[in-house]
Amino acid sequence: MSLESDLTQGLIAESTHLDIPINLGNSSAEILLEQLKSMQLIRTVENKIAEMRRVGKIGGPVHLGAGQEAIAVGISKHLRKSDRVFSAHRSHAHLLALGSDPRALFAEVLGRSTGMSRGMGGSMHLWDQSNGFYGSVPIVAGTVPLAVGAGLAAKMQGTGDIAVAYFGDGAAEEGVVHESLNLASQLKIPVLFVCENNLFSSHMHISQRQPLQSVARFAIANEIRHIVVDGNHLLDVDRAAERLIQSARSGNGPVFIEAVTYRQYGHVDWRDDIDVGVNRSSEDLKVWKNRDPITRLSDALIALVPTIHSVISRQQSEISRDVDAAWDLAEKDPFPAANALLDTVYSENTK
Ligand SMILES: Cc1ncc(C[n+]2csc(CCOP(=O)(O)OP(=O)(O)O)c2C)c(N)n1
Ligand SMILES: [Mg+2]
Repeated sequence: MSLESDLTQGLIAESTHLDIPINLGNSSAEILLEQLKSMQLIRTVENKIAEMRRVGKIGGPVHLGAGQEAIAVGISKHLRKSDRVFSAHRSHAHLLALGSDPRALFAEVLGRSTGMSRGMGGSMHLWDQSNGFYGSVPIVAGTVPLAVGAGLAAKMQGTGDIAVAYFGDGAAEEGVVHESLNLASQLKIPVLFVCENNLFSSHMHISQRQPLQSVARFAIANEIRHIVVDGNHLLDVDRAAERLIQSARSGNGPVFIEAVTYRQYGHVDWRDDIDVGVNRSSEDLKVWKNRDPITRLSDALIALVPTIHSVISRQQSEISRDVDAAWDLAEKDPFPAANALLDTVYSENTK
């Protein structure tokens, strides 16, 4: 059976496809090591945010995507700075995989004026146009039609650039996602829709919300070329992204990736057991932690080249040191002045 049919039959937690060790084929160990580094950085940044939220240093809520890093890293490899990437409340990985500075993210979650939204937005309002990140907002599905608009602009400019819309399985239940898929298909707009199907919308499992667990069926309904991937398998994501992005850049219209995955923290903030006992079982969490995308990739690399073990450990130590240093710097950054509060409000008469 395929991953897609496991999804439609609701067998994802038990699916053996997701337990198969990663086969690296003839991929370059050097490139994979770079991608692993990006995943390690994202995980380390998020673990730092989790810890700082736990001890009370971060004032606003944070939605962590630990366990889902392979998706953003596999996709971002095939993007260019002039593409336009949109995301939602769980967006740290999407941003960092594009090369954004962790210090500016830390400063934002700390509300400092050096943050990527000048400290006015927090974790759910991120922006880094220089790296192609056109924004995240917490209105579920709110950025999906914006990505379609940005894709239409790219098409009209004829540059071969694309837009990317990251959204969740919960967002796929918003009407505007279906309007967006329809319009993108009708007008052949170069958008890559990426549904991170982590099986949950807040605390509710997809089986309690939908007749089928598959989200890709909405791509089929709109005649959009799609691939369902194991979202915890970097190469699976990477290969699908390469093919589909190439197709979108060549003028063949929108494309769709459904990446099956799981978040290791609870829906919001630092506890991993917040959903357990609601509708997420600790057994499932254990199963999915065994499918950790970082461990799977590093194990496969070590199996291929045993000496790479020490390179990976050194890489992790350096990342941990740099992330701690970035946090310490961000913490010393100033808060915006009180009279800056209305500077970014769109009105001629705010003072
Ligand atoms: C329009 C809207 N409705 C409801 C919410 C409350 N809400 C915040 S996150 C979330 C779940 C979204 O699930 P999904 O899209 O699967 O993303 P995930 O949290 O799993 O990454 C909901 C319902 C919201 N922020 N916006
Ligand atoms: Mg979800």
